[in-house]
Amino acid sequence: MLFDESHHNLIEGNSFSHSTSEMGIDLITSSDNIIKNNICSDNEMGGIELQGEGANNLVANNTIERNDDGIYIALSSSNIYENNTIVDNAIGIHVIQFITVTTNNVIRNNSISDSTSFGVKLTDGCSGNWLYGNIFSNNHQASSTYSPSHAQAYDDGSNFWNISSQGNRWSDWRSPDSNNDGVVDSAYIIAGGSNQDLRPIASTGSNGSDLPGLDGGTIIAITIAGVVAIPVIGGIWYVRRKRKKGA
Ligand SMILES: [Ca+2]
Repeated sequence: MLFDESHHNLIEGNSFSHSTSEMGIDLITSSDNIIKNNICSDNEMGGIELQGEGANNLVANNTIERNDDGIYIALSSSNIYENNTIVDNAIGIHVIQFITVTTNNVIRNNSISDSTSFGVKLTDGCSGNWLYGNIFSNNHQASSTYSPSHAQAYDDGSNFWNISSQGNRWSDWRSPDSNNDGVVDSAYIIAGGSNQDLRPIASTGSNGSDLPGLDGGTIIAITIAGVVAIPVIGGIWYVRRKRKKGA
């Protein structure tokens, strides 16, 4: 399914599978779209592609299996990719840069597993993208112990692999956590450059899985609370002002 210079669409609940000539979903120079709850599987060209100078797209809760690149991002900036299940692709999420920058994308809370190559690969020096809260499992033939030749992610630019509260969960980097704060005591080394996840999520900690602090749900809740609070506060101010005027 191809969208070219197409904006403000909701693409929801579809299955795009078994194409030999197209991406499952292909957005070119398209902005302000929502792509959610779709299944993109067994597409030889890739699962979901965002390319060209599009922005502000949300790609969420999709199942992306057995494609070439699960998600392919080129040029498109300031998009959010979250809560997707990305399994058994050649590369889970592939971010490249040409002509201008591919930046300020947020890739969070996705489950990325069993990619033949890297779970996430950022190339050509693209920088300023954020990756946190993702679960990386068994990509790039990683075993339960980290090996540089089987690192699960690659980044030759300068991107952010953690926020202050959390990084990502890596199946080959779950311990040690000697102070039991839920963070592995040393950084996860990303292949391809000098990037590190400074807050890798440990197998220990309060609930053995997630760190305390902000997760995607909390951020969304705060955002929604903010959106609701502003009109409510505005409404109170208006009513008070009106009362004063009438009094
Ligand atoms: Ca620790």
